[in-house]
Amino acid sequence: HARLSIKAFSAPSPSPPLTQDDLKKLAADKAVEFVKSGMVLGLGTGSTAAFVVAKIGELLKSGELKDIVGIPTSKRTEEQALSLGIPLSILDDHPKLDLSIDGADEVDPDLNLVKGRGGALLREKMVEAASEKFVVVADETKLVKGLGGSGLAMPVEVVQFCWKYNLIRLQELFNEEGCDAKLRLSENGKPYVTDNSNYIVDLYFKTPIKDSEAAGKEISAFEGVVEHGLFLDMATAVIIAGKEGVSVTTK
Ligand code: ABF
Repeated sequence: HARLSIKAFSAPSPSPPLTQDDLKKLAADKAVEFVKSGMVLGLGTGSTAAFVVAKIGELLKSGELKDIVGIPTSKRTEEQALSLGIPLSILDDHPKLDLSIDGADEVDPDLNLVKGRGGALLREKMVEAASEKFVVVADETKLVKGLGGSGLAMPVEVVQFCWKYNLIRLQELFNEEGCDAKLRLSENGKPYVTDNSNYIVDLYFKTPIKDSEAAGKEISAFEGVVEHGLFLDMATAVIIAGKEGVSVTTK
């Protein structure tokens, strides 16, 4: 893929250091440049995607953007978009989207992703798969050499009825990779329930997944698995904001 680096800002020496939120916002603002009036737009979930939604709301209000239809990837994003007056619809009414913009938990050098630590992986994957273009926004902390390499969760959404069966099978599948499978809990100690009324089993790898394509297929083949957080070969562009500037990598 082509690699295009754009220096979007320079930090004059006395200015305070950029926070992680500043970086997320820089990536978000860059991504919104891809949005044109009249588009059907997938609206991502998470704190970085929230900056994208906020900016789109701003541009609609000022009249710089017109006739946008948003398809939210979670109830949280739906609420944010509604509060900003962004017109919304559903995937069934717009099964083809022009563009989706969303965050990620991990981004590898081939633009493959881990997503879903925010719990919205299922709708994210459906909306983003239905989009002609899928632009990822992240700060540089999300870059990994191999997926699963951050030591943080790689989520698998499972139906409630057979969560333990799947937790055991997932644990066995990745035993050799030193993986821990855990049911995701909410703050109140009860199982976390997704927007689609499912549970999430989080996989914690000690080393990066050796063959993420094979891993994705094996996970999906389990009965009762609804979706997993490996988003392979889906992103058409990744925008990463770091202390040195903003880079745009396209496929
Ligand atoms: C969504 O939000 C998810 O796929 C990912 O889990 C999360 C990233 O959140 P943040 O931008 O807050 O780090 O994009």
